[in-house]
Amino acid sequence: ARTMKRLTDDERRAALASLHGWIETEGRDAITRRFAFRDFSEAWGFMSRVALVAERMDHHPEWFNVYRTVEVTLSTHDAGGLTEKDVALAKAMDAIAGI
Ligand code: H2B
Repeated sequence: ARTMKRLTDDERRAALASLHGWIETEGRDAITRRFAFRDFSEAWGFMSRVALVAERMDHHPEWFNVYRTVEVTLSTHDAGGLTEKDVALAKAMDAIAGI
């Protein structure tokens, strides 16, 4: 993780275009998306599946769950900003959410 390089402006533009609903986080080098599910069970199921992927990737989300919504922020702490690992995890989360 320590060798990860932060994305260039061009790379982050391309990355955001390839994702669904992710925006640049206000005030820091990260991306954020708010997922909304039908109910708490669906939200928690999503988080459970993502947790297994995150652990396998050794890359972990910052997230906040309220009832049926999950607000996610992705950033690579070891690199001090956005890297391809965040893009990979964002894509996995989009796929798991069924978008
Ligand atoms: N998750 C995220 N989001 N950023 C990191 O830099 C990071 C991580 N580093 N998960 C990993 C764990 C690192 O601490 C371990 C030691 O590989």
